[in-house]
Amino acid sequence: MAEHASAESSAQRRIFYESLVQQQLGPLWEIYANTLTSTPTPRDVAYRWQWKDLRPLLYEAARLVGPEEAERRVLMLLNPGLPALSAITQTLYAGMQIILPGEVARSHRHSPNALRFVVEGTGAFTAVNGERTIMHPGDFVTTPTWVWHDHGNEADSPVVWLDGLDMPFVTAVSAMFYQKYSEPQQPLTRPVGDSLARYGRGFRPAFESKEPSYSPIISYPYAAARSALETIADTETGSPYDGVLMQYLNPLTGGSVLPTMDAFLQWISPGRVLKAHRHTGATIYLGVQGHGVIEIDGQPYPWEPHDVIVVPSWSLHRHQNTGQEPAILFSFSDLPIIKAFSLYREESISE
Ligand code: GTQ
Repeated sequence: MAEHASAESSAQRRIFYESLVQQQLGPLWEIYANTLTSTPTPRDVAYRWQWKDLRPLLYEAARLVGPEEAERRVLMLLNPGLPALSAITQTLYAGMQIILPGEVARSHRHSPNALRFVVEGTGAFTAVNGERTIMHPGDFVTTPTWVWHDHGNEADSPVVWLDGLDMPFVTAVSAMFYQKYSEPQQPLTRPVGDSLARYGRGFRPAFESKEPSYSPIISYPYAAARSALETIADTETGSPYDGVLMQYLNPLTGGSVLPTMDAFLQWISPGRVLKAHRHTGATIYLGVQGHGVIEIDGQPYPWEPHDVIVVPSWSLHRHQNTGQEPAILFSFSDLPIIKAFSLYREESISE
């Protein structure tokens, strides 16, 4: 009998394993197969938050909790697979924020990047680097890393938007920084519409030379984006997996809108059933208009406007328009992180 199988050796092994623990050491062979898996095994799971359930709780939060107490009045969308994290995926965070007429969400800055997609209400503003942008339903607003930002509502109805941040990623790489501004609101140094005029019209200031890692455009208004999609969808079927999927861009680089997050607006024509595929990178979808289903690893997740659905990395997913109208989805993902480190893979399943 080989020595390693004898009773004596099993006693020796027990002592050996105990001394490893005491020395902060561990045997790789015990975790190898569970760690170097043949394909990704995300801890986050597919999940859907329905607007009909979320909305009353958000308005209840607005009744019970003031903006001073909350700093940001947000209900976080918590992935059931990540009980220890404030996260929707292992890299991303999402929440629904509500701001009532007359309220101010004080100015601060942080190393996480943030994006917003307006869900309902008109007339709140986000101020970024001295410029206000007025928010309308469907507008896509960026708050890049370390820029001062505050929100306010000088209109007469509550305004709600979806927040997306890369906080779990920033925490995982221990790069979190946060600062309060000295005043509740930052001073305004640029007119409303300044960033769109400079960078959002197909030209750029020739007197500036900058190539930031994030888009200098603060707001991508819905009206223009939707009408672009409609024009394109007239003659274009787009991707077999995503239909007419348009990516919000950093116009100065042609790259992703934020260094860690990509964002998209997507048009699926009535009657269209797209093909299933999977890829690395997690995606968070928000229904904007129409009705559809995302099938994730064989499970159907029907969606209506303002429902949120998370598709984990490497989950097989397929889109379908189940209504009479175009189905429009907003989405954001961690693809820039995945691609920066050459970890992108994609696969379609032939039927
Ligand atoms: O609006 O600045 O959902 O700092 C989480 C953290 C929103 C914000 C969130 C934030 C914000």
